[in-house]
Amino acid sequence: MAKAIGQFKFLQFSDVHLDSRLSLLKLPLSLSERQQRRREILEAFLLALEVAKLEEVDAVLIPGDLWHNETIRGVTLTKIIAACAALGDVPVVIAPGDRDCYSADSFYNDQVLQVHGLPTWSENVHVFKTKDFSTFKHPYHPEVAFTGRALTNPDPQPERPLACSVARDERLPINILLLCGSIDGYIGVDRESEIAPFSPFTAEELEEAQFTYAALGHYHDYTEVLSGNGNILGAYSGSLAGRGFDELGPRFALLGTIHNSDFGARQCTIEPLELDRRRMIMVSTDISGLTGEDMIDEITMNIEEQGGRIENDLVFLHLEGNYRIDSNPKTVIETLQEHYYNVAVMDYTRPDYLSESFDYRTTEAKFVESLLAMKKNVEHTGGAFDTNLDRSSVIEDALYYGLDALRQKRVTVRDVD
Ligand SMILES: [Mn+2]
Repeated sequence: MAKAIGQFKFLQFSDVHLDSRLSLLKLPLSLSERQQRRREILEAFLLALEVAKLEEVDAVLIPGDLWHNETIRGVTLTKIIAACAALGDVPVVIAPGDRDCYSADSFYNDQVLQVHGLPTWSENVHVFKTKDFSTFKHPYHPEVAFTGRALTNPDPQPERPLACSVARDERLPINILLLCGSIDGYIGVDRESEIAPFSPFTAEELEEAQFTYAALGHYHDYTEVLSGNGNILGAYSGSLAGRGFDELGPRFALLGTIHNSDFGARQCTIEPLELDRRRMIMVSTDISGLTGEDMIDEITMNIEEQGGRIENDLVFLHLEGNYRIDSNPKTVIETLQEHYYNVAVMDYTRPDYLSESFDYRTTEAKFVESLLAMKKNVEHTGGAFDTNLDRSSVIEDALYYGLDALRQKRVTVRDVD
């Protein structure tokens, strides 16, 4: 799309976490599948810079967590550095965050790269390297300046970066802030897992700081920050590509345009672009009373509702309920695994033995009766609630596994036990 005169276009993304360890807990995949995912995240980064070129943006903004200092590899750095250089004279503006903080041995430092025999950053890459904010002008857009700083260690930082006024170039009409920190009121799941806020600030503080636009990093869900009268003050692009089932649905880079509003003030519009080829989808389905075909339909519908796409996406499936004895969730799961790129399953289902009536003279009936009595007994005796709950679920397992043995002549052990 061609740019109108006086417009300033940028591409913003952050929280790529290149070469980070993908935890089995958040991404329950095999080692090779997680390695593959790591490569896909790098591909999303390289695609973002391709898009920047195609869209002829005037700057690329990266407000933090591009990689993990402890795990970033030389081959990845070489690709990052080459991709930035391929943008020619388009500035790539980087404000190091907590995971890629500008420490003494930072790979944002050319001397460190040289020591490791790696290529150095091209002229168009500008990395903020000090703890204090600094400002520099766009090399060929004299009306634009960037302000930012580096985090210099990975620990939570309680100081409020916008509590005092942040210097910008007041003579210029467009001032862009790059800021890595925790905005008050953010509602993503990563807020709950955060030990303490990193460089916290409020939307009001951001409005008072009077920047034209703030490219925000650190939090992983796309979030716009609006002024009192509804204009965009800034935005978190969120993570560029999901790294686990705590980063669900589409992930974005932001294509931003700063233009003159009707009142002469500068205004920013942003368009989220989904560049990652996969989405992480999480669904929970109760398969009680369904036959195989219906189970597949029900689960597929739930996945679709969450935005999951056949072939491409990674699904985390929580199955519960009592399935009909003539159907088997295991074959349903196998079919789903063929449909989607990957399906991780927590299978809490049980065969629906108890809806049948047993002839009271049979072994099954006596077995069911005595275990149900045991279970009831445990649940009604005093003692620690958790302990009783544990004992009750052990008895329930014994009941179902016993019935498996009596009815099917084989025991199906649940993945979750
Ligand atoms: Mn991050």
